[in-house]
Amino acid sequence: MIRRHHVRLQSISLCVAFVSALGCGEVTLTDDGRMPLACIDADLGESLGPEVFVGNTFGEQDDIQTFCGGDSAPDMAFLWTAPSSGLFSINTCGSAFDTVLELRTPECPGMMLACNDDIESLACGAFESEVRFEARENQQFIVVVDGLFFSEAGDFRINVRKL
Ligand SMILES: [Ca+2]
Ligand SMILES: [Ca+2]
Repeated sequence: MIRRHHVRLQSISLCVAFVSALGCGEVTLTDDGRMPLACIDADLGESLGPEVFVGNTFGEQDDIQTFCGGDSAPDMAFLWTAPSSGLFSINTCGSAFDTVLELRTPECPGMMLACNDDIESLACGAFESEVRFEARENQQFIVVVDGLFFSEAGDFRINVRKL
């Protein structure tokens, strides 16, 4: 924990050092004064409900290989904040390709907390994904949507609900 804090302070100092030279000063801090995460594509805020994000991974970069797949498939990453404490489900039901879904700690790249290829419930098709996890109010996570194989990309949906 101490080491991680130290690394974060170093990266901020580095950024400050380059403010005048590289325009790093244009970075806008988040509402609570933290540096925005460079590895996310969008901030979902405290969104709950079906289709909190509808997107398409086709043409995105292959930035991430998740613990359960996604090597060489394009992916997108999102920041999500728990609106309250409890058990939550995030799934990709309604997506058009064989997704994998990974939950990570809110750093870049972050540590894997949960990863799923194919959802176990009958809530939707066989190839969509779901992660279930405990969260405390205001706890943040990175949610990665990836494709299982290199050719898997396309329209996807992120649905979030409290269980
Ligand atoms: Ca990937
Ligand atoms: Ca899958």
